[in-house]
Amino acid sequence: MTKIHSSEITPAGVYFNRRSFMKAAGALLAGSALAACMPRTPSPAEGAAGLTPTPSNLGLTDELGNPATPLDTILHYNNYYEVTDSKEGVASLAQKLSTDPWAVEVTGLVRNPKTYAVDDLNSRFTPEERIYRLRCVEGWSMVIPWQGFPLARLLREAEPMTSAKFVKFTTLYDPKQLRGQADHFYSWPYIEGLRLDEAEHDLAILATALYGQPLPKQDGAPIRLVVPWKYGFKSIKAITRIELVEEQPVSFWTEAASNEYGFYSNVNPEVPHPRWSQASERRIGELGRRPTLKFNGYADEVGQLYAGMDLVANY
Ligand SMILES: Nc1nc2c(c(=O)[nH]1)N[C@H]1C(S)=C(S)[C@@H](COP(=O)(O)O)O[C@H]1N2
Ligand SMILES: [Mo]
Repeated sequence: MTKIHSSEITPAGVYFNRRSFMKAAGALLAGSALAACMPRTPSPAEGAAGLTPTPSNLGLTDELGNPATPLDTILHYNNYYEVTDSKEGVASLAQKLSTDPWAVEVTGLVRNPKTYAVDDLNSRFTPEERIYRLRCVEGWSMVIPWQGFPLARLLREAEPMTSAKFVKFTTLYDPKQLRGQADHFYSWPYIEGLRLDEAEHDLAILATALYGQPLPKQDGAPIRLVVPWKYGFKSIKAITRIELVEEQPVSFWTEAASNEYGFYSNVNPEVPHPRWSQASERRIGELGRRPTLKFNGYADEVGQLYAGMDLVANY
């Protein structure tokens, strides 16, 4: 297997050519304030006005033909509660976080528990390009060109035991660096979880780069989960621990407001948030709203995971 270090992941300048190559090779997948997340704030208003879309998306599109959100927008409109609850404030404040060196512990109900340096993960699991829609539960969305590897590949190496039913993810806990963690309104650290079969789905990736540059700190450096068919808060940033467990984990936002944020949190236009409709969304950089797609447009790929499940009860 070819070894690719994070520093060798496509520089932005040659990104388009590499993408053309990947496409030819068939590797491209065919496939405010916590307004929404935040129970303290009653309004889902997202306040993206003032962002100036730049044409710098290099002509990238997702598999539905939606243009990638410009890098500058992706870098300046973020949810990262450990850093600040100001979307526009994350970008500069996040730069203080020290992300090198960084280790990810893979533990729990696995035959091969192991702590990996992030650089090891990048050389072991060749990054792939994935241009995914990101739909925040607050009602806005973006299209982000990630580079990363399927979580399934790491799980395969860990060899989950038959007793393992869920995967629990944990963000770095360090209130000295992550000042938001001094806010005792929330239960830190940020936790997320997936059912094992969801975690093993090829669309679920661990991202270590976007737009061909090492993952920016505001987007969850050095490594974050991306689960494109679920609301954005499931895509946990700055992961330090991946634990295979028997019991369904209690996610950070479920702990904060269980009636508003369930474990599954699949994007679903038919199931409104208790305080607003989820039928439509605003693609950042566009005027007006567009309809929200079931499973965020990935129903053909992931619908089978939920066959026979009541998606209203299992919100
Ligand atoms: N650790 C952590 N992960 C997180 C969050 C957070 O506050 N802390 N916010 C989530 C939410 S609500 C969204 S919409 C996405 C935003 O990702 P982005 O800023 O890279 O666009 O990250 C998710 N992951
Ligand atoms: Mo979100």
